[in-house]
Amino acid sequence: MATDLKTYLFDLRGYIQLEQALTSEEVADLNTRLDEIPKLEPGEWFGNVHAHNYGDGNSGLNLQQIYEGGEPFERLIDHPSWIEKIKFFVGGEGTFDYHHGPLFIDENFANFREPGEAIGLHSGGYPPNLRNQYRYHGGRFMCGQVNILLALTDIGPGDGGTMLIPGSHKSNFKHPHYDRHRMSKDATVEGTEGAVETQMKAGDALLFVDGISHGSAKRTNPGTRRIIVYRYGPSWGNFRHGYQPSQELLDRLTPERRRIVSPQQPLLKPPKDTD
Ligand SMILES: O=C(O)CCC(=O)C(=O)O
Repeated sequence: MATDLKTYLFDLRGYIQLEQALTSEEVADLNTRLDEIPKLEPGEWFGNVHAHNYGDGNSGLNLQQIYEGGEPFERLIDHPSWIEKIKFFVGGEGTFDYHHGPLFIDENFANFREPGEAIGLHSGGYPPNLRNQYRYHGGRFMCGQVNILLALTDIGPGDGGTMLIPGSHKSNFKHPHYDRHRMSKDATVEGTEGAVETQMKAGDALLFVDGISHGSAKRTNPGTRRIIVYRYGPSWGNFRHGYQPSQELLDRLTPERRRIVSPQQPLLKPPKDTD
């Protein structure tokens, strides 16, 4: 569960950092699996994993549906380091929101960020957005989307660290530099009043409400930053990009994981009885 301090900080800032959420063995297993995937161009598939980018030309390659990439990625679906915290911040226990289960993952990917690449600041409390909103109401959290961002490499100065504007999930105003930074690959904390750049060790996780203003600084160091992002929301959500889990994945998942990946069972009219 989230401690009182983590709950306070999540409410105040919109994010918390979870140090060493993964063991070094887990990080090594994930990196080994990623090394086994051949270099893909956006649009290409490797098994049920799809290479993709956000179309901005500078935020790096994403391997979407990475939970299809093997057991080390399946384990992240309900990893004990964060799953109870995610359930708590998305909320809904004991209500209609839990009708099909506790959660749903609407996007999951690994991202490779090369020198010169970044992702501009996006989200923030204004303009408000239902899907990724921050909400605390009636004595409970009701956040539309809570993300886990995992570092698979150390991320220090110059490595393209995640930038966040603490408290911006509650902001009623657009950041005056928002338009300049939205698609910029030159975003720096110095040029973005109020932003912080996070430093992470491989295995650390950032847990943040997607409604916080966030992005990443430009990678200026040689080498590649590797992260994984899983986005969680209520069980009635839908896929961001329209991907669907493969039957092979559903067959091998534990019931708890299957419920998060595919909360709803299709309810179809039975085939016509021809007798
Ligand atoms: O790449 C990063 O550090 C930020 C990720 C991001 O922008 C997102 O999850 O929407």
